[in-house]
Amino acid sequence: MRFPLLLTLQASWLTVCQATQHYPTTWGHYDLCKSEGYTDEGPTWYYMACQPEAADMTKYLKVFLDPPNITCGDPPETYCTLENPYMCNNECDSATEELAHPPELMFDHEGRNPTTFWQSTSWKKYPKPLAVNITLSWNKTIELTDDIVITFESGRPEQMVLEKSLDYGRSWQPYQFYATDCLDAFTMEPKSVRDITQHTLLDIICTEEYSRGYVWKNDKTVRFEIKDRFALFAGPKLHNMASLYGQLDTTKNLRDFFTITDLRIRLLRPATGATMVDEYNLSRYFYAISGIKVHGRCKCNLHANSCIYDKERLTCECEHNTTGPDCGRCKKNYQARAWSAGSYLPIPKGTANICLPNSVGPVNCNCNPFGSDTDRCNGTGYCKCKEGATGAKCHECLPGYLWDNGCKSRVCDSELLRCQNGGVCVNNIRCQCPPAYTGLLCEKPRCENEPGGCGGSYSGQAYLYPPGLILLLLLSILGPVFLVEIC
Ligand SMILES: *[C@@H]1O[C@H](CO)[C@@H](O)[C@H](O)[C@H]1NC(C)=O
Ligand SMILES: *[C@@H]1O[C@H](CO)[C@@H](O)[C@H](O)[C@H]1NC(C)=O
Ligand SMILES: *[C@@H]1O[C@H](CO)[C@@H](O)[C@H](O)[C@H]1NC(C)=O
Ligand SMILES: *[C@@H]1O[C@H](CO)[C@@H](O)[C@H](O)[C@H]1NC(C)=O
Ligand SMILES: *[C@@H]1O[C@H](CO)[C@@H](O)[C@H](O)[C@H]1NC(C)=O
Ligand SMILES: CC(=O)N[C@H]1CO[C@H](CO)[C@@H](O)[C@@H]1O
Ligand SMILES: [Ca+2]
Repeated sequence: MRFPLLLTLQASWLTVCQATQHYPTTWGHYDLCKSEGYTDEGPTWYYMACQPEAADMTKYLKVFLDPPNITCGDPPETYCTLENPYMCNNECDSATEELAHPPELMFDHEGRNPTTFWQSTSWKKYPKPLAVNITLSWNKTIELTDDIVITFESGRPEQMVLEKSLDYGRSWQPYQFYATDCLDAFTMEPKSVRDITQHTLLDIICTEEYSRGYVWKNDKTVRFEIKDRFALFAGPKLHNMASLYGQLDTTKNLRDFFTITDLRIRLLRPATGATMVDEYNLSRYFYAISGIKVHGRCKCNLHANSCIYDKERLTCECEHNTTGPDCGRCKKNYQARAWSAGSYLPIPKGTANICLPNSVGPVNCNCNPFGSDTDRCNGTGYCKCKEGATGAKCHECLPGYLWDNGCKSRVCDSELLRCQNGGVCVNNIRCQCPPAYTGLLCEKPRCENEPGGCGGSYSGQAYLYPPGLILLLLLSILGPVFLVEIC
């Protein structure tokens, strides 16, 4: 299998850009990553950073259930519906094809009627929890490009956790919590994706949006909202993907947030409909999933156009003299320069960061124009970085700095540099302090600065921004304009 060239997401901003873009006829190694398009003047090539097209990733996964014997049908069982305990015509028998509900039915092509679904045994051992882990493994790093959607056929679970792994299942982190009552289930305040901002994007939330309303049979899906999170950077219709790619390029945490090797759906409590579980008829309670959607692309570090599936394994088809499943290192004898991931910047053609043969001397290449002092690198391929920038190409930011056409120092954030005494962090560049406090992080009671000290009569004056902060504020407002202008 080979993914075609054009990238779904990039295409959405290319269409915005194409009217005014003009490309040089050749770009050396950038020629690799291009796709044909059409303008009023005829066919033309669009150049871009190298990455495989986004695709339906459920075709390439392995699924594991825990406990392994939790699928219904052995021995055969008859189920009642959640809504009506007298309607008991759902029969599960793993030995009969028409009555079996194996895990594969979560990933088959839907569109058939009735739908096909995996089903668990019923909650026979109540009050012991009916807990099931569904683990999806790719054995390959994947970058998510669209919402994860799970469709339940017999009520959505009352408690569930979506977890992810970035290291092939060795360690797991929660991605999102789902419950009818977040406080009760996980002692977390209920939130929705609409509460998330650019600055809290990495926060893990518990949502009640997808657990209520079992009676409304159309509400069958549970989502992990990727696109709403992208929209925080790319705008509501994802028109400004350039802005998103710029951020992904320079903020490793953000890039990693959307990257997985495995997903785990932890089903903790099935739909029960009523407030009380009907202990005398537990055949009403079980999990049934008809579909799981995971859309993404192979992570190839911007060193491949395509990803192949061969012998049950996904592998990037590495260019730029790189190798490894994710093109994560230079080929043997191509280590004249330290390996580095390709870059989306400058938008749109990106920077290839090719590996160089050992025999050939260093070249000028492609220092990041915003992060480095000059466009030339030194004898071993390092660029001279401006303050706050790092990496061979000066395209990454040191801790404490944020990418904004170069690395701008970060005054505050929601992690280590929290504003104190109730101050609010604005765009990571200043704390907006309550009237009684001042200082970079609102750490100083204002009265300390006043004649007479605290207890004096001058407290509560209006707060004036130091001129430097105003400049920084302006810079951060002007920042995104560049990315729009470039189109
Ligand atoms: C699954 O297997 C375990 C251990 O063999 C057993 O204790 C349990 O009852 C089985 N569960 C079902 C639903 O068959
Ligand atoms: C559940 O209730 C229905 C209707 O009363 C009955 O037909 C069915 O046998 C019951 N199931 C169990 C396991 O008691
Ligand atoms: C599911 O996974 C969690 C950790 O992610 C583990 O604690 C639990 O034992 C697993 N199995 C079940 C049946 O929940
Ligand atoms: C995972 O992929 C690596 C190569 O990338 C391979 O060596 C390994 O056998 C694979 N593991 C499984 C469980 O398929
Ligand atoms: C190039 O810069 C790197 C990092 O500053 C340094 O380690 C290396 O020695 C330099 N090489 C030359 C030839 O100046
Ligand atoms: C051996 C090898 O793959 N060489 C390639 C190194 O990269 C340049 C530019 O991408 C190619 O032209 C070479 O073929
Ligand atoms: Ca199905």
